[in-house]
Amino acid sequence: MAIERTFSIIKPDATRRNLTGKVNAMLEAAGLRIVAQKRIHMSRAQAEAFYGVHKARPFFNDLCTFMTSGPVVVQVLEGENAVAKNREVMGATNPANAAEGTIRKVHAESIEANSVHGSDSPENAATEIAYFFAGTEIVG
Ligand code: IDP
Ligand code: MG
Repeated sequence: MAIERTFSIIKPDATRRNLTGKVNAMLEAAGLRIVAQKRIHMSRAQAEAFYGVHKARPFFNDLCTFMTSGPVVVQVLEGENAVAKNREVMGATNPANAAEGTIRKVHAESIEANSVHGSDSPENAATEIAYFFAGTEIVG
């Protein structure tokens, strides 16, 4: 398996509780390397565009409100099989269904305020990375 990159967000519920370091320690322990990172406050337009695929879902509006409710940390993770590995360490969307030891099981507050985002495919990872980072900001 080749070295791959994926896109990650530490969501507002986690930055509010000062969990950035704890979340990233779990990602690093899983073998993922943080090769780009910045703390931003997403605009409504950025959140709506980022989650555009979910536009028709009943939770879309609340999700955009939540994602703009405080700072987030956007980051690029690198490693073998990084997309799938990140999804594994994140755990299921609903923390009630997340496996023991996953970030969402340990830290998430709810199905919405679930602490982290992770790309679901290499194709989406490339799109999401390019949405937030210039190539020169990614240092492997
Ligand atoms: P994922 O983050 O595990 O990939 P998606 O289905 O892509 O899950 O949903 C994107 C985000 O939308 C979730 O991480 C969560 O914050 C929110 N979300 C998903 N399903 C629900 C729901 O049923 N109610 C409220 N928020 C939801
Ligand atoms: Mg998703």
